[in-house]
Amino acid sequence: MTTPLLPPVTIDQFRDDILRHLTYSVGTDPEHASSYDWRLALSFALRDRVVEPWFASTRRTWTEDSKRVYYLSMEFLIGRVLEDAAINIGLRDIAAGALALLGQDFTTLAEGEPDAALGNGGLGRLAACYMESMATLGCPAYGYGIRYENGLFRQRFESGQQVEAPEDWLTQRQPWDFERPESAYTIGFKGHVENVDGRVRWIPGETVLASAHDMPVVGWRANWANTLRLWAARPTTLFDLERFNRGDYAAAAEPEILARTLSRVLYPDDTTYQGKELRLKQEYFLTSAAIQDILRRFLKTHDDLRQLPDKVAIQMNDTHPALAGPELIRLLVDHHGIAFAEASRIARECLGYTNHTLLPEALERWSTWLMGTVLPRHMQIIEAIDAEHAQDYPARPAHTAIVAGNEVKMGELAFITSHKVNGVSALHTDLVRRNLFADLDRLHPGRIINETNGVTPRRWLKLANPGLSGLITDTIGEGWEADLDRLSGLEAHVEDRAFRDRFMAIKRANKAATSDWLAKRTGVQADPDAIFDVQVKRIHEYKRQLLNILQTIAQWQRIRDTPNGDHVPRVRIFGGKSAPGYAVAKEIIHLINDVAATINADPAVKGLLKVVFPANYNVSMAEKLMPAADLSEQISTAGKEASGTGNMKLSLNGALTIGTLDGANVEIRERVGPENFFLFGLTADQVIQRRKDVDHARHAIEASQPLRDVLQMIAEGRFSPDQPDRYHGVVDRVWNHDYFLVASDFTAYDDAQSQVDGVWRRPDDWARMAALNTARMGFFSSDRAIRGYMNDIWSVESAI
Ligand code: 26W
Repeated sequence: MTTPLLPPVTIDQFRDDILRHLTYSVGTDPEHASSYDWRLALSFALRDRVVEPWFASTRRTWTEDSKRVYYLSMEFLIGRVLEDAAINIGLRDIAAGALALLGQDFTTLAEGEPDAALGNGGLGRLAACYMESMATLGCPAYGYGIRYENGLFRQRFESGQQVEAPEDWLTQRQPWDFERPESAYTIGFKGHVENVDGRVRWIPGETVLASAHDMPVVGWRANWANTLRLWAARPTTLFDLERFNRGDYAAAAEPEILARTLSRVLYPDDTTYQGKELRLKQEYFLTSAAIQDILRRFLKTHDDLRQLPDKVAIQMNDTHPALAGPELIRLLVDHHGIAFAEASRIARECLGYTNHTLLPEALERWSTWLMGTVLPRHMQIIEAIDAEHAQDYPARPAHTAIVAGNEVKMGELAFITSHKVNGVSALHTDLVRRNLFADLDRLHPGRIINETNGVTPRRWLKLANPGLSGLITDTIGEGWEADLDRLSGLEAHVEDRAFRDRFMAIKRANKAATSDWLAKRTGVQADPDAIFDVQVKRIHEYKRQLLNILQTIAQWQRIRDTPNGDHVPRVRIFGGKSAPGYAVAKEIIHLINDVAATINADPAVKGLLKVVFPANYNVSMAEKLMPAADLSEQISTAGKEASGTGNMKLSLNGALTIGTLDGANVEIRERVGPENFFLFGLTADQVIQRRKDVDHARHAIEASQPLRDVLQMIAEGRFSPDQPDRYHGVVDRVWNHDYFLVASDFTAYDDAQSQVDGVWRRPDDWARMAALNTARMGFFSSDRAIRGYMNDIWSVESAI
């Protein structure tokens, strides 16, 4: 590691920086400045200190002609930027001190920043953690994404039901956004393909401009900074003058409308793929802009495109940017005269593909008609890639084909155009090998590898949990932030009572703060001495929020049946959004809110049980909830959750996990030790077996009195007295269409929850287990994950 590039700064100097920006960048004075003005001034003052290492890193990459990584993702779920940047450049406390001199509070200002919510959930947040880790590790990299005008919708509840409102982060000034109107590329759609002198030419029927906006991403200690380049769509011509002159004013504005809609909204669905033309256009818009930018940058200092793989590694975050292969091949062949076979080789050596889901309904397939209409030249190239593969592997089974049954299968396309394909946890990779791409794996042994996900400890520990971070530094010294394996040094202190007491006192303080916040947000009083039991993630049947709420009802019934029993107090906290069109998930949200209302109003419960569901779960809310959790709910049907990353954030912050053997839970359990993890439920193989019994749900329900009672209560309208049949659909699905095996896992889950209560009654044991969770989570740093990508997939070296 080199020494930090940043010159030191004093509190007084930094105060002057803020004041200067307040005057000259924001255009106001301290007497009239609003919190928004102060936040902008603060952001600009911090930004100045990010720009220096940013330029230095860019210059180094050019002079050393380093290989660069290009991370292509339709989603970057960044969250707030200000405090993260302040922490990474080491100015968090100096900035807070400077603001105090000006009568301002750092935290208040930082919390005024809107979340950049350019993503749905896990995949998008992973991309953001990886950008931060690449910067921390000095891996020369660009992120490429779309600058959606409206990110993920805002969620609120009306009578317990989810209502969506547009999110509008761009209505405020974006201090971290550098517009680069000079970096713009034409993106074509539709039209036709011509053959001129043996060369193919695509004549698009529509065009838009992709215009770059750059955000610096600074790593820990500002040793390195990379660029997140987000593309905004602009019309190539403002107006169709001919139509305008003919008086057809609405049609004249069409080019502008196409451009605006292209980067207008993020698709709010992370589970069902819909085959919509606009989505395909967005995917191509991102991909084409990125590939054109990559080639332009390469050709500035090189002339032999055959050397591209020595200088360029392109990572596709799921199949959403899987047109990268066809687009790269198209530009090499049609624009640079390279033979198809050579172009195909170059593309494959550059490209890598990360798979994030096995759910069949989430695997992208485009109709050949749509692909052929929107991207006629790419359709030809896809067929050529497929034909080449069929020729190279004459024995390939038919279903390994990219084009089949009038559909283009994007998973097969991404696989065949990549030199490495990776899953995101050991179990998931195993299932990708055994099921999703079994035959392609046999044809290409070694191509599928595992890179278990990770999360950045700067945001998810240092920023989110300053109390615990302080204890860690006091105990093992500085430096763990960029070397998370050092957390294992805490293990030696777990038997030290004073250490454990401090560990739990910090947890208690975090819970008290979160309790205040929850009360303000929801009106529900959560007792900080109760177990904070947290399930936060997108609402989906496979994640089984339903299992959680059913068991909550069973526990409520037990408290009512035995009011003098020895019940452990709990707060069940839910957070998450449903896709707007996902009716079943919305019904589950409604049920949770109805159950919450009933239980929270029941005097018989005497505060032993609370259910709270703050609306609009996002990155900032996660930063509040992760440090306050005692129990982490990771209860998906085994084989369905590719990895999970919330599971890592929670465990890192000292929560114990109740979970199935799914995704990264498997590895978390191995690392923290099976005795520090509440395991339950069917394994992925048992899930398959269990479904062979067509009456699996009926059998499970008949074997469990508590489950029968719970379903009966819901069916009778106990939680919806104004509309007793409201949840007949839910109950019917558990009995008759329980694909995700809620009933079959209910008893095991209920038993595991009793074990949780048992350990909670022994506070010292709980404290040991919680502290060991933190101490043993070092592996799940995104730095480790990115090192894996650098070595196994990208073949890039750290520049620092
Ligand atoms: C085309 C619609 C669509 C959009 C997004 C389908 C699928 C997706 C994503 C692949 C869904 C996603 O976010 N997957 C999650 O990725 C995380 C990061 O690897 C994992 O931790 C989660 O387990 C996985 O669900």
